[in-house]
Amino acid sequence: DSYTIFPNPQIINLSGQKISADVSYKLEGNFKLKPNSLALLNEIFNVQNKSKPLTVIINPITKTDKNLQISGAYTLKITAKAIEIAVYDNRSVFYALQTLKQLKKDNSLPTVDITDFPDVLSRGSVEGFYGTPWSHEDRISQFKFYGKLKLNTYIYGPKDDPYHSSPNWRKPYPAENAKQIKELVQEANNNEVDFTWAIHPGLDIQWNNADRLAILNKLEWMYDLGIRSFAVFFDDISGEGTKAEKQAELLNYIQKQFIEKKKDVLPLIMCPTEYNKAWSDPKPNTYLDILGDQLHPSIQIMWTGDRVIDDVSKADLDWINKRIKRKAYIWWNFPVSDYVRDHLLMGAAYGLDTTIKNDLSGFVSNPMERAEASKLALFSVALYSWNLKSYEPMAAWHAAAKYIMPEAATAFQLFNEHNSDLGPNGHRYRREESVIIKPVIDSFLTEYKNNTYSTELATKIKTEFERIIPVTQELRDKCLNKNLIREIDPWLTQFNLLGKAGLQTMLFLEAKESGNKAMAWDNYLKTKMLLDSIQIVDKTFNQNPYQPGVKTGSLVLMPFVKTVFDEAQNYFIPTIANSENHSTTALISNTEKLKNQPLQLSNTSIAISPVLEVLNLNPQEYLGIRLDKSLKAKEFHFNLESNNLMEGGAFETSVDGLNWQTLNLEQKRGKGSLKVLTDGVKYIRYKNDSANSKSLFLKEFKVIVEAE
Ligand code: LTM
Repeated sequence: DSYTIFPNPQIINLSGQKISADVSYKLEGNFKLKPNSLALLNEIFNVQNKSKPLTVIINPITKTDKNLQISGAYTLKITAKAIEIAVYDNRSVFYALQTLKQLKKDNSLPTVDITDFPDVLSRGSVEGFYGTPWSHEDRISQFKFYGKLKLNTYIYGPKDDPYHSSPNWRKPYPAENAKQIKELVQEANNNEVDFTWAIHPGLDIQWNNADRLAILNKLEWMYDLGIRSFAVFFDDISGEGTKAEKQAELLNYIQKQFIEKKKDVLPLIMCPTEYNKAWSDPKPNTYLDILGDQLHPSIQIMWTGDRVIDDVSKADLDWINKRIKRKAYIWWNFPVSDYVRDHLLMGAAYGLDTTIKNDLSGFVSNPMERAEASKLALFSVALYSWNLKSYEPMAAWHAAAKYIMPEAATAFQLFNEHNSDLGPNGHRYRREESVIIKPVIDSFLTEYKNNTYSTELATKIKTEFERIIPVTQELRDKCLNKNLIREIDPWLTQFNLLGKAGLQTMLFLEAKESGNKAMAWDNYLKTKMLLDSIQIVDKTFNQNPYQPGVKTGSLVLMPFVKTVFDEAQNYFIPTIANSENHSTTALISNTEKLKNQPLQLSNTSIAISPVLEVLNLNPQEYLGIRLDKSLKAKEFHFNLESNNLMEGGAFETSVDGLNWQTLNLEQKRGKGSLKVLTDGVKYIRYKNDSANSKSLFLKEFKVIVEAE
């Protein structure tokens, strides 16, 4: 028998025997259990069968092993005589019993000796994304999931909760929200999850006594709701709030006046404004060094890596730890999708260094707005952060699909395989996708471009599309987690259409190859219909203002289908294919920060995909849109959220990109629109003509267009 325990225990020795677990238990030892652990014991054993109860002995750890001096550490020994558990704290009991629960198979337990402890002290998630915050039900479901996988941390910080951030961070939660938070804390405690509540005051904080007290008051209110762990976030802000000395002063004040006075709260956590290397001042004695020197040593500092969205490496941690003079607390921006909202991030969690357990103080993942779907990646985060050395991303990813959806694991895995990449994005973060079929498709296309292809490759591709088609129905029918299906439903629809369109293109090729023109035409039309349906789904569902739409298989499968389809189109109706004009519409900017920012193109508008974080435009830097010659600019809408946009800055238009006219327009706090644009305008931009850098938020930059 093999036993797989998630996360992988540090040391496990099975001795090959089994004992019955279909009996009741008798508790002994010197450790008083909390109700959550007692409930687990009652779940594991058959309390009705009192005949020969198993002795379960629970005692505090006496071994001097340093590894075991950490919350959650335990030893578990099962012999024919008894189950002996040694623990560091109540969380340890809970975790030992979670292991015991996983060891139970067919009502028996193996004889085993386990020594287990986490590599990273704080492990879990930070609900820190932009977009609709998770629901109450979502969060409860998360905590239950975390408890089973030994994740012990949840940081509450949804950017769009107005009581976490501006404008209402100074105010108490309304009664209904407060009640829910209380319940959440309870549920978190039941699952040994530390519920950290974060405040995000930096958008409008004043460095005065009134605001200092406003924060203390808010923390007190949160304490009264049961919160025993706190964080202060200074990410994605500009202006006054970003000053390192002021931040350190405030946090040290909170440390003294609140954390130390309370006695029963965990160390304070902070997210800095310069939270990744790319955005931090490399010069000595600047922001990060100031925090490092001045922040009370027990305050933890979060860090996303070399970039906002990035892998995590040893070199990266060495760099930051030296500057902040403590071990960084990793805020891993995966699988968060708030900057690629038309994609699901169901890929493997890879890119995590397995040698850094001594270099970090915490590891939390920022997930998707879709809570249930995020569990796929969080499963891997649990495995990684508990036992770094034994972490294997691909094995963890496959195990996650089975763990989350045992009722349809193969179908779920296939869906995940083709829903991994993010598509082009401003952060330049990409994930591999469709890795099994990709080499087949690549070889096929190489041959195909030379007007030949092997039927063996074609058959493999066709088979993949045939496998995809039934996945949607299977998941909808079999998956027991209805909330998960609800979250991914538009992508399921799209996945099925993609499978069908792919199959149809392969049938087109077969018909063409065999000289059956009528059949080829029929298959071409069917493919076209399916691609049109994909377009309709993309324009109908998930219509958020950021990246509206529903993309699936966008890295390998969809481009393949489109390539073959274009060929088919060219084969039957060459005029259509040839008349397709190559649009020269583009984002224009001389700032590195926008180099990879995508445009949102539709028949009626061209927009720069919004940027969630602060954008600093240096003097002479600009951002804008160039329109293809086939397009006429009708209206212009913008929201650059800034109070000093027009002080030494201007909107300009141009016909040729060389001569620019300043636009006279009305704006309020960086927001406005222009309903009439001069004929012939092909370029619109905003330029910082002042001598200083300008901080703004690129929330909207959109030109309404029509065909010339
Ligand atoms: O990453 C951090 C520290 N802050 C924000 C997050 O709120 C956001 O979810 C991610 C991903 O877009 N990027 C950020 O800058």
